[in-house]
Amino acid sequence: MVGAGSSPPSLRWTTLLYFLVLLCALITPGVSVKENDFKRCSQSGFCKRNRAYADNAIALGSEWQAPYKIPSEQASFKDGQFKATISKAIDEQGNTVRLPLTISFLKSGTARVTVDEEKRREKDIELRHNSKARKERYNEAEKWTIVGGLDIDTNAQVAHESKTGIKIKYGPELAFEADITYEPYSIEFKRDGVTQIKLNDRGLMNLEHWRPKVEKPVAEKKEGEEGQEEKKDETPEVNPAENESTWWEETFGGNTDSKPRGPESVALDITFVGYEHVYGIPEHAGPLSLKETRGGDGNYEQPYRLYNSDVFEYVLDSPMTLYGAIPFMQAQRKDSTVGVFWLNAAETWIDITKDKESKNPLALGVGAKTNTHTHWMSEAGLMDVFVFLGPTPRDVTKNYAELTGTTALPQEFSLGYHQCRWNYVSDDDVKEVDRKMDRYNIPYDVIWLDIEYTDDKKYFTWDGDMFKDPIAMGKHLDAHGRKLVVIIDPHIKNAGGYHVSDELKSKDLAVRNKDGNIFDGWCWPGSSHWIDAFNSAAIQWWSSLFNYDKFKGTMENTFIWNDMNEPSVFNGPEVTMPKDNLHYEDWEHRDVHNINGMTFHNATYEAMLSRKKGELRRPFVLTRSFFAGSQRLGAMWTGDNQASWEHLGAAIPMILAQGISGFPFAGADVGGFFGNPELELQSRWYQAGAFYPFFRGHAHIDARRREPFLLAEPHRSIITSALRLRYSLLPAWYTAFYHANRDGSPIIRPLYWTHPSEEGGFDIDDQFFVGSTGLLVKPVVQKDKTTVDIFIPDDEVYYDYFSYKKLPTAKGKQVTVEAPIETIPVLMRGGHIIPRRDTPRRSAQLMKFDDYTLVVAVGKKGQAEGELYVDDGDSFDYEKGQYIHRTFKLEGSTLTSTDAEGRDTKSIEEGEWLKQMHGVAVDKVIIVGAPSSWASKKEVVVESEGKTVSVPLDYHKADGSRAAFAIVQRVGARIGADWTITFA
Ligand code: NBV
Repeated sequence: MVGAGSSPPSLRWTTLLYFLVLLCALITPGVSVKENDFKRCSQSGFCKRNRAYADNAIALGSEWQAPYKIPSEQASFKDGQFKATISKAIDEQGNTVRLPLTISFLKSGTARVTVDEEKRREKDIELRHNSKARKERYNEAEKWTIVGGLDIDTNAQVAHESKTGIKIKYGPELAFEADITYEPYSIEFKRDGVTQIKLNDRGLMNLEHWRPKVEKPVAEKKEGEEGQEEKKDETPEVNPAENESTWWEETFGGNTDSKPRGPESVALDITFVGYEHVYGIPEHAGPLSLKETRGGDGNYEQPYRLYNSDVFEYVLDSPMTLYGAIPFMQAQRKDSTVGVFWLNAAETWIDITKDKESKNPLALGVGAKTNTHTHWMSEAGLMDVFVFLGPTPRDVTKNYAELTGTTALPQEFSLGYHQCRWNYVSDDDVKEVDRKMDRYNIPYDVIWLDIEYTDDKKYFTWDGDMFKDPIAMGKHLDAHGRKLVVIIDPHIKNAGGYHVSDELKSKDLAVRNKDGNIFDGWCWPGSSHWIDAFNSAAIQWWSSLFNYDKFKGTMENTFIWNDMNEPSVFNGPEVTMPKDNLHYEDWEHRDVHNINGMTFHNATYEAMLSRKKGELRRPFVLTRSFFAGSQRLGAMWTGDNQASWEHLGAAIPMILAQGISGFPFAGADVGGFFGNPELELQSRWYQAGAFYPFFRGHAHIDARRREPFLLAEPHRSIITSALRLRYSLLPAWYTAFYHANRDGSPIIRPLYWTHPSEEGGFDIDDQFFVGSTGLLVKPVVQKDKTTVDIFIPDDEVYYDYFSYKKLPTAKGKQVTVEAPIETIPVLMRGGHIIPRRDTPRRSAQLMKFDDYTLVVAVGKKGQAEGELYVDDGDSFDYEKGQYIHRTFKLEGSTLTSTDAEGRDTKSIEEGEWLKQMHGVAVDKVIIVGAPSSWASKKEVVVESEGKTVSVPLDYHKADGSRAAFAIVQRVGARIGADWTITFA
C-alpha cells in the first residue's frame, strides 16, 4: 500500500510534465492564467466582425438597412415546408449571394429554420484556396445530434400571403404562427396571437459568404514572411469592414490558422419578446439565469462562448467557454417558456442584452416589459435554428428531447457513490481503499483509475509493476458488487510497437493535419495522434479494442471514463486542435469542433455495447466534453474545479444548467479537484454531492489523500450519513432518471422549471427539487453557515425531511431552516410519496432485492401521490416490459399502489429479475402529517393479492412544530403487486 500523498516512480514524469504545462501557462503575460490562454471576442476574427456589425446596425437605428431579402416570386409553401432563397446584393453590378432557406414546421410544434449557401462555381472555389478541406458548408451536425422529431406537420397552413410576406399557422390546434417578412428578411413567432420570438428583427443576420481571397498588403505580408506576424496574438485592431485581408489567416498564441475557406461565419439576432430570463447554453461557470454580456453594472463584457476547451483552473462567474457545449437556450416569463436550439458545431459566441419596453414612456418603466436580445455568432456551417414555443418548461424540454434524444437509462450502480482520485497507484492500493470503506461502513459502488494505471500513458495497457493482477483486483471488487472505472483518453501515444498506435496508423483512422498527414500533437503520453471518431470505420476499430480478450485486465465490472476529448492538445491553439486539421471526408476541425468530444464518447459507448458477443448490458461512460445529444451516451462532470467554497457554490447552477439543457446526468468533483479541502468544506461538499445526479469524489494527483474514512470525526460520520442518505434514496433517484429517459426532464430541477408561475423563483439557482419527488434541497455552500433561507415557491405544506417539522406557509417567501454541520437542508413538499430503501449496505448492487419504505408527505388537502420505477438496472430487458412501475396514492384514509401505466402486470411474461422481485415487499410506510383522526388507531388493514391482513400502526402526535406522523411496519405487500392500506 502506498501511503497518503506519496508518488511511485511512474508518477514522477507525469507530475513533471504537468508542472511544465502549468509553468508555461503561468509565464504567459496577462490578466490570469486561464483568461489569457483563451480568446476574447476581439481575438476571434468572426466574433469581432459580427459584434462590430451589430454595433454599427444598432448605432444607425432606423437607418440601418438589413441586407437580406426574399424575392417573393421564389418563395413557396407546400406540405408543411416554406422554401425560398434569401438574397443579398454584393456589388454594384447586381451580383447577389443566394442562400436557400427552408422553414420546416414539425409535428411536435417545433419550427426549424435552415439557411445554407448556394454552391458557387468551381472556378470561384479554386480561387479561394487549394486546400483539401471540403468546399461546402458543414451540414452534418444534424447527423450526430438529431435522432427524431423531424416529421413534418402537413397540417401547417398559410393564414395570409402577400408580396411582402407570408403568415403560417402551425402547431397544436394551429395556435402557433410564423410571420415571415420578405424585405428585410425576418420572422416573428407567435403563440395564441402573441409574439414570443423574433429572428433578425434587429437586422444583425450576417452570413459571411464565400469570396475570393483578398491578399494582405505587401508590407504586412513581408512581416509575416519574416516570421513576425506569428507573434501577433490578435487579429489587427482595424475596422474589419475596411480591411478584408484580415479575414483570412489568424494568429493566436503563436498558432496560425490558415483558414483555407476564408471567412464563413453565420450570425443572427434572436429576441425573446417580453422575457426577462434566459437559461441554458452550457457549459459556463456562472448563474443559471444568464447575464447580459455587453457591459454595465454586474454584467459581463464578453459574449458567452461555446468552444469546447480544456480550461486549466477555470474562473467562476464568467462567460468563458468550458469543456462542453449545448447551444440550447430557454426564455422564461410568468407562465410562459420558449426556447431556441442553434444547431451548429463550430466555435460560437452569444451576446445577451435586455431592454425595457414601455407603451407609455411617461410611466418611467412601470409596467414595462423586458425583452431579451440575443446575438448568435458561429464561425462556420449552416444557420440552423429550432424554435420552441412552449408554453411550459416541460413542453420545451420535451420538444428538445424529441430532437436530440434523452438520457440513457443508466447502470443502476452509477447512481451510487464513486470514489476517484488521480491516482490509485496499484492494485493493492485499490483493494486497500475498498477494504477501508468497508471497515468504516461507508457505502460506495465504484473505484476509479486515472491515467497512471497505464503503461506510459498507453491506453488499453497496464503498468505491470503497479497493477500486477488487474483481474484479481476486479474480482475482489465484484465480491461485494463493486465496479471499476478506468480512464481511456482520445490521444494515442505515437510509439512504434504499441498496438493501438500501430493500428490507428495502418488503418488510417486518425485526424489529419491541413496537409492531409496524420496530425501529431502533444498530450500526456508526449507525441500523440487522435482517433477520428467521425469515421464509422474508426468507431468499429475502437470498439474492437475493448473486447475483454483485447483489453486484458478488464472484465464485466469494468467501465470507462473519457477525459480530454475537447480534444485537449497541450501544444495546440487554445489547448486544442488546429482548426484547419481534417476529419473524415475532409471536414475541417473548425466545422466539427464542438461535436468532437461527443463522437469520441459515442465510439466508447458503442464499444461498451459490443465487448463480448451476446452480452447486452448498459454502458457507463463518463465524458468531460459534450454537445447536444451526449445525454444519450452517459454522464458528464464539470471538470477541474477547486477545493474552495466558491467552487462548491458554483457547481449547483452548473449542474442545473445541464439538467435543463437535456444532459442531466451531471456532477462536479466532490471535494474539489485542485487543492485540499478543509474538513468542513469536504463535509458540506459530500452533503451537496449526495444530491448531484452523478456523485463522485475526485482529487488531483498533488492533493492529499481524502477518502471519507481518513477524516477525523465528526466529519467521517457526517460524510457517511450523507452517503447513506444517497443510498436510501436510490429508488427515488432511479425514478427521476426514468423520467429523464422518457421525456428529457431534468433530474434536479430549478424552480422556474417546477414553478413557472412563481416569478420569485426565476433567478434562484442554489436550491432545487429532486425529480418529481417533492424533495426540495438547498445545500450549505458557505463556511460556518448553520442556517439557510429556502425560497418556498407555492402554498403547499413543507416538512423538514429529517425532523418532520412543519414549516410555516410562505408562498413566495424565504423560510429559515436550521443547518448545523451534520444537517443537509432538505424539505419534503406535501402531496408527495417518496420511495426509499432503508437497510444500509455497502453498494447499490447489494440493495437490489431489499424491501422498500414509502414516505408519505401529506399535502394540504390530505392527499399525496408518488411513483416508483425499477428494473434490473443493468440490461435492456426493460425494453421488453421487464420493469416495475407503480403509482402510490393517498386519498382520504386509503393508500393504494397500482401499475403506473395501467398495465395488466399478470400478463407480462416474467424474466429472471422480475421473478426475483417477487420476494421484495413494501416493508414500512411513514406518513408525515398523518391526520389526527388516526391517532386512536392501533392497526391498519392491508389488502393485496386476495389476502387481507392487519398490521400495527404506530401514531405520533404533533409535538410543537413537529408534524404528527404514523408508521406502519411489516406491511408485507409485494412491491410489484396492487395493494391497498386502509387507515380508517
Ligand atoms: O487524467 C488526469 C486529469 C483528471 O484527473 C481530471 O479529472 C481531468 O479533468 N485530467 C483532467 C488531466 C489533467 C488535469 C490537470
